[in-house]
Amino acid sequence: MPQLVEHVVEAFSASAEREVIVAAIERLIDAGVLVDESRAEWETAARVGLFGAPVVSVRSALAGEADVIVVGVPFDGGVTYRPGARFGPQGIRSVSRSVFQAAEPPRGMHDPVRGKRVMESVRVRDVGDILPDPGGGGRRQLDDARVLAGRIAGAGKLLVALGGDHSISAPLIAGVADSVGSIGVLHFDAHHDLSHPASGDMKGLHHGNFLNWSAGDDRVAHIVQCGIRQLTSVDPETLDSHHVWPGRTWVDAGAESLLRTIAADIPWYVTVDVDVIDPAHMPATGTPLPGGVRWGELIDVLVAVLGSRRVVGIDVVEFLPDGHDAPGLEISALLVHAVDAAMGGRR
Ligand SMILES: [Mn+2]
Repeated sequence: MPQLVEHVVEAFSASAEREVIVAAIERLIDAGVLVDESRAEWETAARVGLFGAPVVSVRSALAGEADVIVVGVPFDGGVTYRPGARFGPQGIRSVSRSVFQAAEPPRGMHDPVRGKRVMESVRVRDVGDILPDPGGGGRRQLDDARVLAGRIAGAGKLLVALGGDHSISAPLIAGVADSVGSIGVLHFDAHHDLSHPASGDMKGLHHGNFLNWSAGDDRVAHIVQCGIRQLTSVDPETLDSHHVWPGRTWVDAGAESLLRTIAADIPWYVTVDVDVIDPAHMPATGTPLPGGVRWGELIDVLVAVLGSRRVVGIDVVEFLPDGHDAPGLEISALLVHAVDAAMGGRR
């Protein structure tokens, strides 16, 4: 079975030598002496891509056919309450074509509300899911997510990750930073997901503390949180380079005020926990909290913000399909408009 170079090397080498060996193997791949087939098996994990986009190997997606690369991370080993987010990627993909159909060559679709074609000339490719590792506790799945996020961002493509619980954002953000260096993290959530900054090994990572590793990562220059409304027993720490818009303040203040807290000189990673939405509108999530905003309000803010910043990655997490189509359709709509805006902001 194809394996990641990193995992093969791990099996027979001391850690100090690994980087040297990995670098040598990557040079041989670049020179065409070795062929990188490491993720060919992922193709089987999704038969239909997001919006009906072609499902292709990572190698072909990275080789230049894509502007946007979609990957599913069906991981929910980090939940503290109700599991089921592992079914999120397929739950989104299966209904997404009701909202938008990707065509080849891409021509976008007319949006009568925004009065424009969305996703015009945006080439979307789906590389399927990063498969779970039975018995491995998800460690390998999260390591693979980091490596892949780095390669996608390094190739200059927009990463779109379908969760999965919120744990997945920690390796995805780290992977993007591995490639692009200094970034900001824009975080939509009912929960702060931050207890204290952490670095290095992601031991103890779960869906309620993923932001610890971003806060402790020197390459994460700014963190902006929107929607936080969870009650906490300990008063939250305020970190420099960290801005919190609690409750619905980020909607009420307007995009212009929000944008003043989102630096224009660095690329941004955007992570959307669907529980930022009012559970009356979004019950299909693991830890719902009363309050929150409506879908349209979130999408309008994403369109305004992502269209005027350089965005390198977007994830949507904590969706637990519940047998109803509506939540997956709302997430699909969010992704169409957010990706369309982000591609505009990158031009
Ligand atoms: Mn969260």
